[in-house]
Amino acid sequence: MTPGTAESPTGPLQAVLAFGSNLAGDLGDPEEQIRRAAATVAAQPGVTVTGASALYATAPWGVTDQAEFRNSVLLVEADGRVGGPLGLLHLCQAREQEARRVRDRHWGPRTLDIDLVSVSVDGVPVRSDGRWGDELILPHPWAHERAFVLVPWVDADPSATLGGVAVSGLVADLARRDPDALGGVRRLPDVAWAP
Ligand code: PH2
Ligand code: MG
Ligand code: MG
Repeated sequence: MTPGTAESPTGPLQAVLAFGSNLAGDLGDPEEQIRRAAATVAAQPGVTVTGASALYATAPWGVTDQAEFRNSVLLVEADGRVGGPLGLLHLCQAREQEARRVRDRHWGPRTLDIDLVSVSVDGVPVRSDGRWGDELILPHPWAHERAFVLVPWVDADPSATLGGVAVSGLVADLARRDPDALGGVRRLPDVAWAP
């Protein structure tokens, strides 16, 4: 067997998955769609859930004339059966298809979005460096700007880092730059969603 490298990891990988929804669909309301998708991801052979945030209600970011979102973060470990970062991405995209996601407006309303925010192998972050083109950019290019990703991520993993910087510090930076950034992010501790 050939040992894996940072370029083509073959060992178990640790991934941060960010779920979002602000549109009801055939499978239910935003919370239910996130709950079902997370359960299906967790049930895949080779996937182990290692942590989860609470569910959050978040003001729409980027395109603001749309409904409030539900967002959450799931931490998973994925072994070789999942097929590396791209295999994990495809597994998440299949859940978006099940929720009949329609892509008609950039950053617009969606039944289900699952973003691969960060992937590490043996604790070392994977940088895509263009190897998957636009299909998968790691770490996620917008994560550091998005309270709806960073706040749940710190909730799931208080010691998380992104690009060598503490995610909790990125949240503080965001709040310094934009005093309203955290105002629209509300923890919903009573909503059960994680597998
Ligand atoms: N996703 C977007 C654009 N804006 N805003 C919130 N609050 N939550 C999201 O998940 C979200 C967004 C594009 O992926
Ligand atoms: Mg996405
Ligand atoms: Mg997204």
